[in-house]
Amino acid sequence: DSFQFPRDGRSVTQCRICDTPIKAFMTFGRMPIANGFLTPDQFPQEHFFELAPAFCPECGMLQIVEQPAPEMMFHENYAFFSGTSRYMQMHFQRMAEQVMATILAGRSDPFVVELGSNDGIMLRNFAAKGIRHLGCEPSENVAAVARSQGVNTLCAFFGRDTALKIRAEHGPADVIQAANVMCHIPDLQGVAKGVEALLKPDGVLIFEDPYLGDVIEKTSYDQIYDEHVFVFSAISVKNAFARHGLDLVNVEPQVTHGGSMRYTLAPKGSRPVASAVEALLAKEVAQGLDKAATYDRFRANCETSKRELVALLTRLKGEGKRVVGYGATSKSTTVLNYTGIGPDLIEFISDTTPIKQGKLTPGMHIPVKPYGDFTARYPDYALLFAWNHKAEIMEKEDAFKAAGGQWIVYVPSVGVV
Ligand code: DWN
Repeated sequence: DSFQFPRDGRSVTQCRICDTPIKAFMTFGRMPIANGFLTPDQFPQEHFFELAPAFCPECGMLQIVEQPAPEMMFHENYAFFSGTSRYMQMHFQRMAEQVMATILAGRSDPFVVELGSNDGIMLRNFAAKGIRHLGCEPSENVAAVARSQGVNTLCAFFGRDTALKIRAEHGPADVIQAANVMCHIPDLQGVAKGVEALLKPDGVLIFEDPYLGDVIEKTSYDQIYDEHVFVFSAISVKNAFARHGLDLVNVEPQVTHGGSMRYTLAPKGSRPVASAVEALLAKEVAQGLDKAATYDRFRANCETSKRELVALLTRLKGEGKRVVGYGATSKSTTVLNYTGIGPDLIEFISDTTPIKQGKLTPGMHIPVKPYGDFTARYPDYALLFAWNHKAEIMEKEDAFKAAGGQWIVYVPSVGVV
């Protein structure tokens, strides 16, 4: 047993899906709450756990062994607002339009439910068309933003009880959606039971999350942090939901969040299975996502990435260069705490989210400053922690480049661009 830190009773020794014994294949070490931005007076109470991923050899689910209690991560001060990215707003608008044009077409008075609806970035598109909808969001502050924009929102964690309550009040759902949410929920079985209880026999569950194939291919290990208890593949999603009478009927790759997959599931036998499903399952076997050796290689790649990033920043510091972080992402918490990069190597991190500004990053305590601090005096280098928003960010940061600024990236490999 390689665990070095006190457990809080939420560690597992068996797969959360199929109960097969699992063991971590690596550790990222002592890790704080990824979105736990804090002030110095809160340092003594800062919570740490051990971030260690494991692969289930039976059902193929990649999961972290220990996850802090949900209430420690999702609460009235939750720091991530989905609406901060313009590209993501457009992505969810397109997704909503696709659902309206396909699944909802011709249905009378359909009802759409979204799990983890955050600030309403997706459901506002349904609300605007007068479609009956309900968001189910456990963090009160982001739920309040959604409500203020006319998005019906219930502040709750989703499971069978919540599903029955929603059904009793609103009737069954035609569509249940979730984006970047399902991989956050340790009791996936409870969610599946909730879906079973709420979905119409001809309804669908559609969700998308960062895709394991991309994480392995790009060594984007920063997708692994407390909130992301699972990293899904078609193999693991198919297995997990088959146990609850749901077929995986379609898969659609997405460019969002550095490579995501959209999964569509339907009650067993209710819909034909798209050929894309078999094709992706075969591709995953060819990539080795079902084999333990793949995760040993991934660990070695993470170690290389860590060594190279630390070496690069140390060299730049030696040369007297100013390095600033761009985007105080949840993902950056894994990178900073795994590599041990702190305020000695990164002056501050610029972020447009007001609730993060003026605080310090979890664990490594690098100051988070408003975007204006970045533009007021451009650094020599900006470390792109929000690499998944690269296209959007590059589009608006011409002036930084023109001033001689350079970007440091670490996905898919460490370098200066
Ligand atoms: O799964 C999750 C994803 C969807 O969102 C959650 N667990 C939490 C969160 O993860 P993240 O914090 O890694 O997400 P982002 O979208 O990569 O965060 C981007 C951060 O960068 C935000 O704090 C906003 C900031 N930002 C910025 O300062 N300037 C973003 C953009 C696009 C910008 O131009």
